[in-house]
Amino acid sequence: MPAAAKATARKSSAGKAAAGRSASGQAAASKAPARQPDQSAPYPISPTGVPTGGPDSVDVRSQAGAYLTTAQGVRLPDTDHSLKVGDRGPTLLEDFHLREKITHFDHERIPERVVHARGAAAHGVFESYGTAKSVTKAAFLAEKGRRTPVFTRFSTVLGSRGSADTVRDTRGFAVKFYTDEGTFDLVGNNIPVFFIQDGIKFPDIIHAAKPHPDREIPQAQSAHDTFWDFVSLHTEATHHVMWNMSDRGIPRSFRTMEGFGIHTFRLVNAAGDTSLVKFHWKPVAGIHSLVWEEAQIAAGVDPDFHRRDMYDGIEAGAFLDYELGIQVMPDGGSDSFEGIDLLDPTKLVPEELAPVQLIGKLTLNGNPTNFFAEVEQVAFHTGHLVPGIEVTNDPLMQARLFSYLDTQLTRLGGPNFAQLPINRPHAPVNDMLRDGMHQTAIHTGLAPYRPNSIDGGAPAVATEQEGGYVQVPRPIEGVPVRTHAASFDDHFSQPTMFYRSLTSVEQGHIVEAFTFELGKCYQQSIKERQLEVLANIDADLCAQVAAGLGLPAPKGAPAQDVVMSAALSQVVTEPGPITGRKIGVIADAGSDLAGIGKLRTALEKLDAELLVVAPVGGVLGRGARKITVDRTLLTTRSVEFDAVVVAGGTTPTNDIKPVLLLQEAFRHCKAMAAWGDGSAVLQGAGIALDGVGVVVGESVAKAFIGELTAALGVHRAWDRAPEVMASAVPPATG
Ligand code: HDE
Repeated sequence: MPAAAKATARKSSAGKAAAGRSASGQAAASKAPARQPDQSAPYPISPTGVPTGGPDSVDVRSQAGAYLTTAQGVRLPDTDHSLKVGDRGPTLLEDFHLREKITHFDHERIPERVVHARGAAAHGVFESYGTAKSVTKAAFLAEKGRRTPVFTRFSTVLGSRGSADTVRDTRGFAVKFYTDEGTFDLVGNNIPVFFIQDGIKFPDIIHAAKPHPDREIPQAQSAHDTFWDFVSLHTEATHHVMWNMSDRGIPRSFRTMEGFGIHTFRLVNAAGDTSLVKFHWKPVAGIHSLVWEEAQIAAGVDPDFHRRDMYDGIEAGAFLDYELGIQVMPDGGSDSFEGIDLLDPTKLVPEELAPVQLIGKLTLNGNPTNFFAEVEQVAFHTGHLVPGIEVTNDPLMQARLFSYLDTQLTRLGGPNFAQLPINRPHAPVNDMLRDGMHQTAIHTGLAPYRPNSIDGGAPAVATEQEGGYVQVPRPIEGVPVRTHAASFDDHFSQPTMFYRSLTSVEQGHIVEAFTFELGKCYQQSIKERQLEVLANIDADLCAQVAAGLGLPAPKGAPAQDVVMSAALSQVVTEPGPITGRKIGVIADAGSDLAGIGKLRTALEKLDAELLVVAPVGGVLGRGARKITVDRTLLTTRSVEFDAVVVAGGTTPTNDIKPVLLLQEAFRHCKAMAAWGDGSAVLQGAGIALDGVGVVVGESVAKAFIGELTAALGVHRAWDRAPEVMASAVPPATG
């Protein structure tokens, strides 16, 4: 669908959702106690002085009026000079405009999130396939075709708000579903397991992973002593660490990441039957990552790499799509499945044992209008649940149920954060919660308590049949202990399964990541202790990392008989979609501009973007053939592109910049292409035309386009890796 049509489709669906909401909202409001005859209330006015309830064309949420005003709406004649006694005199205290302007500025920042501070978000819609009806009564999942508005925030965990996007880290994947039955938040990550089994350890892992407390370095990195000190002592983190050191720690794009709810949830259907379920987000664009050098370069040349990629894609109509899937396990009372403890968040359930059943599709199709109001102020909470979705006894999940509500009090300044526009439920709210900082509702009635007679007993409590959230009966017994189940003690078998299930390319990346991270540690004892951990995962992995560190490889006892899970590898051999991918075309004034136009049309049909890279800015050619230069060789770097193509007619040059661009892209195993005599430019950079993932053609013909998109569709030419990424680390010797 063309971008404009998609944008229109989005607007009309959002409009429908809004219309449905206000209808149900009014219905419920009429049941709330009416205002007493002698009572009045503030005039119904927006935060910016616009009467509400006016025509839809007036956006009452944004600034109003043509003149600059104070916060009180008084028009201002000047905002560049403070009120002084004479033009060289002191400033007067009576300058209410100066004081208001500076005071407000002084308070513009709120505390950043203690974790997941760096993030970006988008609006969208979730459409249910209806296939989850047999396991949950939650209408937004159970009803086929039902569309629910969503807001999704992606994040890194460790860095501050201004840190780089492409650092090696876990990514947050938090989705707020504004359902008719209340808000449901699925606050997940792009890695299916977690560092800790019990929430009480969260401050420990985060303190260890954050920058050192004395000098506050390094920013947004796990490659430092305190992190490896902790995880080498705390081996329940091993599985998550393996995922972090894998390609999953450096995703190519938010659109190419999987998402996981991690914990096991309990789903309840209309008949009251329960199942144990793990949530998965499957990216329609496939699961793809950066390579490490690329991630490092991007962190410098474009720290906003991921958020820019998402915002640009949405703006171009290349929306981000994910399918929601569930693994369903029987709720037989043991909270375990095939020997896997479902309450242990350091364990996953291999997809081969419990296939992921797809139940709906998420499409992110709207960028925020105001970053602070939406992305900064959005408040996720694992306790935002709707009937049909319940929690389990997972001790990590239990602690989260406390933490997310608690943290918003500090971050958003009080208990009324749910009234902020981005957090408002799309279901009628009649909560009897009153007062507090920044109360924006004007509640009516005299009796915010139950039971009452004064307000006619309102509000009523809902039975389960009326949509009340009634937990399914769950027998709980035992004595208070500070221990864990014996099944939580196995810290190594799943890390071994993960490592052995990957391709040798992916395993090689893990070896390099450990060698890099541990190589950045100063304390020898920490490196040695982590090698002992690796020895219990896989002897070969340990030996290779030890060799890179120049240390002896200790002996361990890795699990012998782990069952592999092919689903854990993200290397594909069949080309997938190329939605949102960027293709750089090197060109100059002499290039075949018609060919560039043809290639652009073909790529745009596949929702990919072609960017023309030329020695200088401006336009190439004249008249109908005119093409605007998108990037100059100075303003771009290879990391911006998933493929680099040289246009026919482009003159070879000795300039180091195009050579570097081509060599970097080649080294990062990206698709490379040239048509016509553009191939001489490739050769000039030392790239053999018959190499793996190198596409050459006479012109921009169908076959050339097909080969290029196929090379892009497999993401990387991994068979090129031994040639261009060979590491000097000697191979393991038993
Ligand atoms: Fe979080 N986490 N977390 N977490 N988490 C927060 O909430 C916390 C955990 C996750 O985009 C905080 O509003 C504890 C697991 C995401 O706004 C805070 C524990 C998973 C986000 C918090 C965990 C996550 C957060 C910080 C251990 C994956 C970003 C600000 C018991 C399933 C949400 C905030 C956003 C954010 C606490 C463990 C994912 C402090 C105590 C496991 C995606 O409340």
